[in-house]
Amino acid sequence: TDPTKYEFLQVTSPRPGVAQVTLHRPRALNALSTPLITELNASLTHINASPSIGCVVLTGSEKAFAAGADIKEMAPLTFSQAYTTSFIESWSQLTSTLKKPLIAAVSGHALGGGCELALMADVLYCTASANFGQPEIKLGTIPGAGGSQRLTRAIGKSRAMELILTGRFFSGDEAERWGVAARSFPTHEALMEGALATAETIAGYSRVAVMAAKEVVNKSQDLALRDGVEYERRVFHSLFGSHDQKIGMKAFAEKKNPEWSHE
Ligand code: CO8
Repeated sequence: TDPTKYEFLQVTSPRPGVAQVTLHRPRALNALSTPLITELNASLTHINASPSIGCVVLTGSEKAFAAGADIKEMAPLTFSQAYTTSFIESWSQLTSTLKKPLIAAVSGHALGGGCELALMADVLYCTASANFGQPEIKLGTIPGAGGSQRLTRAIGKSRAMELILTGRFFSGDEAERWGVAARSFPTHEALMEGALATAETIAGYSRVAVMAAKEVVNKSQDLALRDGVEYERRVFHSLFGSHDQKIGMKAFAEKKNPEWSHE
């Protein structure tokens, strides 16, 4: 991960096995322009293929995770331009290319597309004062990167409907209470420490098992319960073919720490 390669991102590896991707477009509060999303997709593709990385933390600044899609870029778009260029479709690469867990660490504004980006993460951590919202209705439009679907699954129809129809913001504290965020933290520093510590823990496990765990949990969002349980069992059975299952269970019996082969 070459930190000098990107214009709108900083990519570092602050802990063993952990990549940190920091959105860095400070003058526009990390508004998610197409060039920024292209860089984000490229960095995650690179991280996905990098054997030394087991978990990713995606963050912004203390002031803004991301204040939305780039309104100035979108303002003049016509229907045919949006349709024929599949505007926004490249965002879904984030959820399909990355097989390793992604933790979003959200401070400040996470609005519109920024909120949707955070909702795409596998684990969402935030500060208690983070400012989430889907304010698209105030701009004469609606969420376009999965907000109406993921937020509704996360917090239920009535709450999601209220937020999306009014554009009302909600705090990190509310996000935690409603189960959108796994945890909220009192400060930006505590948030980053918490996110990196969790990422390091995950990166310390078998890559094969971690990827399988992410895959089966995500299936629960798409499949009916019976199909999901069957899918999980098939993947569970397949892990008896991995070296790391043998390594992990042998180490338990011998009261040792497992040395993962990641195979
Ligand atoms: N797009 C482009 N520029 C932005 C955006 C944005 N979403 N948000 C902030 N900026 C820019 C401002 O224009 C300003 O630039 P300049 O200095 O050149 O005027 C700079 O960032 C700083 O912003 P403010 O001066 O407004 O900062 P404040 O601290 O006063 O306010 C707010 C912060 C409340 C976050 C305010 O900037 C704001 O309301 N921003 C817009 C929030 C919003 O409506 N987001 C939703 C956008 S729509 C969307 O995301 C649709 C998603 C559709 C699917 C995904 C498609 C990609």
